Amino acid sequence: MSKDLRLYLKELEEAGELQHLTKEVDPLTNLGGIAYQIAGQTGKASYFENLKGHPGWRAVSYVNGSRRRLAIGLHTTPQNFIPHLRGLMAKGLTPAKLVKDGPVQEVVWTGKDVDLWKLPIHRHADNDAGPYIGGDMAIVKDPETGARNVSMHRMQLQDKQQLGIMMSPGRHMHLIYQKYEARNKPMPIAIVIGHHPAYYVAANWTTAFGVDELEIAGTILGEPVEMVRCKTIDLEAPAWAEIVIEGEVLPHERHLEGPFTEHTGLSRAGNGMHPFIRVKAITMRHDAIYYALQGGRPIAESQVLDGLPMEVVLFERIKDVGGFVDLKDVVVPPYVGGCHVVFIQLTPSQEGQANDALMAALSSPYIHPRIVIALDDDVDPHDPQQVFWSLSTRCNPVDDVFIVKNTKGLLLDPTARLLSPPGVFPHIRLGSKMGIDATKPPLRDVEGRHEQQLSVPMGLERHNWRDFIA
Ligand SMILES: Cc1cc2nc3c(=O)[nH]c(=O)nc-3n(C[C@H](O)[C@H](O)[C@H](O)COP(=O)(O)O)c2cc1C
Ligand SMILES: [Mn+2]
Repeated sequence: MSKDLRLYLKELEEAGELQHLTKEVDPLTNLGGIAYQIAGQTGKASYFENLKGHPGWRAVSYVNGSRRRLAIGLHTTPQNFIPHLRGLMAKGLTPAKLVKDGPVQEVVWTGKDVDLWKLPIHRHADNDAGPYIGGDMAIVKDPETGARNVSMHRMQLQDKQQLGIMMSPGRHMHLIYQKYEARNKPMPIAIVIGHHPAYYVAANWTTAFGVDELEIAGTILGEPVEMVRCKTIDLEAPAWAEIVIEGEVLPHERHLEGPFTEHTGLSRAGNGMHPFIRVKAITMRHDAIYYALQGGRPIAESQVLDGLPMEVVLFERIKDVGGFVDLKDVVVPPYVGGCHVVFIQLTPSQEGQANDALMAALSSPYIHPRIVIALDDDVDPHDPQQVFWSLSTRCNPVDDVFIVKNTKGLLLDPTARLLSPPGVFPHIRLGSKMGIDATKPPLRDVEGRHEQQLSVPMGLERHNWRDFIA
């Protein structure tokens, strides 16, 4: 027995985090909107028990779409993610282990039985080209070194045995795919749908090229990930997943992909001619639960999943800038549209330190952060009202803002100028960055810091108004 989606669902059930839906929901016309409503209005994840066109199937949505739920799955608290994950990662990586068989291969479809339309793949938004898999993790191997890589990708249902895939240029899968193309060989790919949240957090970890994200998952889980051999390709897949799609990305072949509504809430960036996957097999549990991750406008699950490992990676990086930074927190707020805006909280010790920290946050292994705001230790970076207060009272633009022109742009960042011809893979963009220092004067300037102290309404901390009404 290994930690899996079902264990997570059990924990979420006990915590009252699941909204069950027993009436019929249609993956093609309303599942996405209903999941979005439930997440927005109740904060819960959805558990669909009656899916139009898919008798017997169940699907879940937004299971990784809140920090509170991820905290339950990772056995920490929403406030404690960064120290918790840094502490675990300090223990090192945990190699995966091969086992003979696993529940993910209880059912095996091959040959003409392979039909993606038989899975309850849902349509996320009105502007989309069609149904998309969002809750997947794609496993590939470097043909040169054999190193495994795991990352999440939007995958368009293009035909019963064909999925479109979008790879960010320069990210690990794209680097690996280029090696297969240079050899004119198809790239085997195992697409995992539905597993414990540790896998999803690991898949979104931006780490050195060559590091197997499943070894990160093992460390977060506290146990090696169990893998089974795939049926039709030379790869292994997690034994306790719900569904695995086996296939190959053909070299040098392209197919029209998109539009798809992305983390920005917009659907045009990234569309065009992209590589695609020929599906060779689908394996699953006999009662597989489909993970219908909902993409699109905030708050989408992708914004939570992308942001959390980014906070840990950025923290690890910023804390050492210039020797030492008294860094309190890094927050990638999911409500702003996905990782382009980041808040860092620190106690600056001397003039200039906040700018150094801002530069580190803006030039990390992640391309996403475009605007970073430095906040002081008396401002809660999780509270947007306090962040804006800080901008209002502690940022003089002429002194406290810097802009860097012409930086590498993210494929899906609609503000970054497209350099490659429209629709031609890979999409190359040119962006820019802004750092905003909204901290108080540094510790060295005792008087200046004192002047910035927020006043406290008389008696606030001693009284509760409820004691004065009866
Ligand atoms: C729901 C979701 C969907 C994503 N879709 C894509 C995608 O279509 N293409 C892509 O290149 N990255 C996508 N990403 C981001 C990558 O999965 C992520 O940056 C990953 O860490 C990259 O892996 P790497 O460090 O091995 O390159 C997505 C992330 C999430 C959370
Ligand atoms: Mn990687």
